[in-house]
Amino acid sequence: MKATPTVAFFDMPDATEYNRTYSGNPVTLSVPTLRNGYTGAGEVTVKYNGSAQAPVNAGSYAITLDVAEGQNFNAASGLPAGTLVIGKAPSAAVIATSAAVAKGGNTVSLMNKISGAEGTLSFAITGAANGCAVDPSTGVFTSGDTACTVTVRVTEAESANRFGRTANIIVEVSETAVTFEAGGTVTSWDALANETYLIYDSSVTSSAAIADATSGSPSQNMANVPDVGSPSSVGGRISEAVDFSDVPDGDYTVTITKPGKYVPKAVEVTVDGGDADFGTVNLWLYGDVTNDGQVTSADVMAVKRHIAGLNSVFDAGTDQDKADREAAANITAVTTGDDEITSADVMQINRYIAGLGSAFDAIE
Ligand SMILES: [Ca+2]
Ligand SMILES: [Ca+2]
Repeated sequence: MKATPTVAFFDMPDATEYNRTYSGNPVTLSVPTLRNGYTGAGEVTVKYNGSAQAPVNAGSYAITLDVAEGQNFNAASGLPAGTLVIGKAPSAAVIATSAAVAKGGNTVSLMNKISGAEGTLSFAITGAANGCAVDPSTGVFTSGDTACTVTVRVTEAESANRFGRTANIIVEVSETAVTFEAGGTVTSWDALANETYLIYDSSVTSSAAIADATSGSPSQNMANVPDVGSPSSVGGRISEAVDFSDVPDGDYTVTITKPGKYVPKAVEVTVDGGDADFGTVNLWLYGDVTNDGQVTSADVMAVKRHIAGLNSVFDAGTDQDKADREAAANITAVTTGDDEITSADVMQINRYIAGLGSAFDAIE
C-alpha cells in the first residue's frame, strides 16, 4: 500500500534559502527530494502563495508542495512547507555630493544629480540657508544674493523593494555664472574644415536657428565661438571635434553649416551642471541619399524607388539616418521650402549630375 506524503519525508531547503534579499530576479527554493531511505514519490512542485511562479518582490510567501503520485507514494497537494521571506534591499540611489550655481536667483536641479532612486525623493536645506531655497519635492535649488555654501539633505523614502537613504549635496553658490562646455563630433566628406558652428539659446527654436544660420548674416546666435579640432579621417569620413566653452546651464541648439552642398544641421544640447556632449553628427550632401559622398545615378534610382513605394535605402538605418536621407533627397526645399520628396526632386538631382542648372545652384 502506498504512503501518503508529508513534508517530513523530504529533505527541505535550509533556513538561508527561506530568508532572501530582493535582487530584481525571481527567488526560487530548491525542489525538495525524498530523505535517505525513501524512494518512489512523484514529481514535486514548489508553490509560492499557491503559484508555481517564483516571486520577485519583497514580502512573505507561504510555501506549499504538490507531490505527484509515484511508485510508493500517493499524490498530495498544498503540503505546508514554511514561509519564504524576501527582505528589502538597500537603496540603489546614486546621489552626487556637490552641485554649483551662480548667486542672484539662479537655479540648479538637484533631482538631476540623482539616479537609480526607487523611493520618493525629498529635499531640505540643513544649516544656514543664506537666502537660498530648495523645492522640497522637485529639488530645484534657487540661489540667494551671496556667494556661499549650502547643504541640502536628500531623503529617499522606503519603496516596495528597497530601504530608503539620506545623503547631503553640497551646493556651491558662486560669485559668477557657472559655465561648462557643450560640443560633440561632426563628420563630413572632406577635410576643408570650412564648417560654421553657431550656438543659440532656448529663446530661438531649432527651425529659427537653421533659418538664421543659413541667412547669410546670422544675428540671433550667442557670442560664443567654438574650439574646432583638426579634421581626421575616421571610417571613410572626415571627423572633427567642436566645443563651445563658457556655456551656462540651459537648452541650446547648435547649427552646423558647410559649403559644398551639405544639408544644414541643427542639434539640440542641454547643459545641466556639467559638460554636455551631443555625440556624433554626420553631415549629408544634398542628393547623396546612398550616403557615400557622391551624387550619382544610384542616388536617383534610390529616390525614384522611394517615391514609387519600392524598397530602397530609405527603409534602412536609424531614425536619424532616415531624417537625414529624406532631407538630402528633398533638394527643392532649398528653393521652394517644400517638405516632400517628388519627381521634381528627381529632376533637379538629374540636372545637377548632368551639369545643368538646378536647385543645387542656390546653395554654397
Ligand atoms: Ca551617393
Ligand atoms: Ca521636394
